[in-house]
Amino acid sequence: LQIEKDLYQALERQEISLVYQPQIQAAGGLIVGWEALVRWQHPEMGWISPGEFIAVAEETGLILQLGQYVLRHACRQMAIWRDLGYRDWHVAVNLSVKEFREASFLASVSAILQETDLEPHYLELELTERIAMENEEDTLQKLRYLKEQGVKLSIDDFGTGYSSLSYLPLYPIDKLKIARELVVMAEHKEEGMEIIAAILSLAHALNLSVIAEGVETREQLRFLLAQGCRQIQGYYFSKPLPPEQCVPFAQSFK
Ligand code: G
Ligand code: G
Ligand code: MN
Ligand code: NA
Repeated sequence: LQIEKDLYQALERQEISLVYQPQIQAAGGLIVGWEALVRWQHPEMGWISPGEFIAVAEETGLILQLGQYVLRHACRQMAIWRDLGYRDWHVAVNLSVKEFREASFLASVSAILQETDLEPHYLELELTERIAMENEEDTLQKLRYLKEQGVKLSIDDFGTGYSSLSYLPLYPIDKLKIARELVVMAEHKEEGMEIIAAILSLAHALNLSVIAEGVETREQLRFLLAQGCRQIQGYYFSKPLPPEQCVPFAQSFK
């Protein structure tokens, strides 16, 4: 498969890069963190979406190298921001199931934090609901270890995948990320709003923080704030930015 061969080389040829999308505490207009999102600029095919190549990387096992590459670059970037004085930021990194299940996963997170000289609390790992639902033993053991280290844990695309909630009190999760689909639905349907209100009250009961993703309009921002959702991520504030644009964005923001 061409894309597989190319992806292998892409890692060596620096065709893979990261962009960062700000996560905003809406009330004070404060940036609390940045989500790292991987990008691949293919020499002939142009930009290839992670939606396409993450799946290929998972099938071929390349996800391990790709995942480490992403984590290393994100941690390195966060260490730079920390040294510039942005000590209340974190960097959030998406994990694929395959990557998380790997026996060497915890060792590789620790190694990368050490190598980049980044304190664990600057790192947030975004888990899928699928990770949370499968292999309870393995998941619990790994999440406990990460939590003990001080790494933050969030559930990505919350409310779209599996519907079971029973895993939530079981794991040391810090944050739920309300899926974009729910935000869009809530703008048009009363039921969507009710689901978001239910997630917020669930999070409150379990002492979890909440961020809404994919927020694009002032109207969406307005009702999320009205419901008590304080953290916002989405095009309304900014699309994902290349690293050199993040500090200028922060300086001009508010
Ligand atoms: O940024 P974008 O909308 O193109 O991302 C598409 C999908 O790819 C999303 O589901 C996102 O979570 C996922 N994704 C983006 N970056 C990474 C990454 O570094 N690792 C993993 N596993 N998934 C990622
Ligand atoms: O699965 P995950 O939540 O990690 O994926 C995030 C994806 O959503 C990224 O591909 C990112 O580029 C995209 N994204 C971020 N903000 C918005 C937004 O406001 N609207 C839309 N449509 N996509 C967004
Ligand atoms: Mn994500
Ligand atoms: Na998401």
